[in-house]
Amino acid sequence: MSDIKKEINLVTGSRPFFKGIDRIKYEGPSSDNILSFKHYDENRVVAGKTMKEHLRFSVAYWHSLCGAGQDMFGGDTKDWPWLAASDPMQKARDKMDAAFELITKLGVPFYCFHDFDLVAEGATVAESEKRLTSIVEYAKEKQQASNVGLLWGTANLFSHRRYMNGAATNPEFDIIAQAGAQLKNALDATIALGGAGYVFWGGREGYMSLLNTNMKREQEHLGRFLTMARDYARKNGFKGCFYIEPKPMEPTKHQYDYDASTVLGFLRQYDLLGDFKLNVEVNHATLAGHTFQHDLQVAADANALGSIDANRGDYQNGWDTDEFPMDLFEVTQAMLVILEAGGFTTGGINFDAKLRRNSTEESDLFIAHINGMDTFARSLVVADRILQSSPYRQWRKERYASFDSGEGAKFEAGQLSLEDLKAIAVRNGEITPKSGKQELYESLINKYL
Ligand code: XUL
Ligand code: CO
Repeated sequence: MSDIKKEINLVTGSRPFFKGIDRIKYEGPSSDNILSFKHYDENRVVAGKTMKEHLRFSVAYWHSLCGAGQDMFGGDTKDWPWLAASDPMQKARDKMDAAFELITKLGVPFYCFHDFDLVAEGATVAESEKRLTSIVEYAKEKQQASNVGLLWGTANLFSHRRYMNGAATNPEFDIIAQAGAQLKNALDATIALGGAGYVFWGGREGYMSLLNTNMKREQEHLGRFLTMARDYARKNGFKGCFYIEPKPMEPTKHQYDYDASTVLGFLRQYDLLGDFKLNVEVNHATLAGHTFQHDLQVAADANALGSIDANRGDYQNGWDTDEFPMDLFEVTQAMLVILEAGGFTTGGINFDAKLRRNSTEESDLFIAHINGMDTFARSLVVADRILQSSPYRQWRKERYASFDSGEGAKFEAGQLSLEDLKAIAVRNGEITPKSGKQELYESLINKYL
C-alpha cells in the first residue's frame, strides 16, 4: 500500500465517503485529468518557501461539510451521506470522517470550524459542552493521524434566535452571558486542538434601527467581551492569533466591524492590537465598496494582516455569494499585497466558499477546491515574478521620488511649515502633473499572467 493510501485509511477508516477519488496530485497545466492540480505543486519553492508553506490552505467546515444547498427559497439539494444519521453524535462523527477524508485527499494542511459545525448545539449549556468535548477528542485523533491542523476556530454567535439582537452587543445582559459561555467553550475547543488562530466575525454585532439602539454602549460591550476572551485564552495557554473578520452588512443592516479600517480603529481604541489581527474576506471587502486588495493593504499597513477568507462575489449581485475564487486578475493583485507584507505567519487561506446550489455531486467539492487552490498557486507565481523581475516596485517608488530628498524629505520629516509650502509654491509657479499610468501597471499584470 502506498504511503498516501495508508495515511488516508488511517484518517477515514474503512468507509470512504468519496469513493473513487484518490489523493489529488499535481499533474501540470497540460493534464486533462479534472481531479488533478494544474498549478498547485505543494513542494514547488517560490520566493524561498514551498507553495504549501506560502498558501496554508484551509477547508471551511460550515460550507463544505454542513451546507447542503438550502437557500431562502428552498431546502437541501445535496444528499451528502455524512449528514444522514439522526443521532447527533453519530452525525458529528460521520461529518468529521468526511471532513478529514476531503481534507487529506486534497492535501490541504488546515481546516476551520464554528463550534456547532462540529456537532449540533444541545438543549442546555452543559449538554452542548459535553457534546463539544466529546467531538474535540475525536478531532484530536484525526488531526494526529493526518497531520492536519486547525487554522482557526470560532463560535457561531449569530444563528440561534437568542442572538437576534446581537451576542456581545445584545441590549440584554443575560444574553451576553450566554454568548460568553459559548465563547469559553469554543476557545477551550480551539486551544485543545492547537488552533493557530481564533476568529470573531460579528454576524449580528450591529443594528437594524438607530431608533432602538445605544450604539456607544453596544460597542463598549464588544470591547469588553473581546478583552475577556483575550484574557481567558492567554491565561489558558492560547499562543495563537485572534482575528476580527470585517463585514459591512448582512445579516444586520449596520455591522460594527464594517471594514478593515473601521476594525483597526476599534482595536486601537480598546488596546487590542497586540493580540488581534484581521481576517480579510474577499466578498466582505467588496460589499463594503472596496476591492479585496484595498482591505488587505489597509490591514498590512497596520501590521495586522493575519489571515484571509478566500471566495469571490458576483459582479452583478449586491450580496455575499461566497463563490469559489477563480478570478486571476483579482487574486494576483491580492497576492502582490500579501507577498509584499511578508506572507502569512499564523494565518492562511481559508476557503469560505460554497458550491452553487445546483452543484450536487461529491466530486464537485473536489473540483471547486482544486480550482481555488490552482487560482491562488498561479497568482502566487505571477505576483512573485512581478515583484522580482518587473519594474513594478521601481515605478511605484519613482512616483514618490520627490519625497526622497530636498524639500519633499523635509516635509516628511515635519521640518516645513505651511508658510514654507507657500513660499515653495510661489517660487515654482504652476506645475504640470505627471501621468499616473494606471493602464501601464494593469498591462504589467496581463503580461505576467
Ligand atoms: C459570514 C462569514 C463567516 C465567518 C465565520 O459571512 O464569512 O462564515 O467567516 O463566522
Ligand atoms: Co468568512
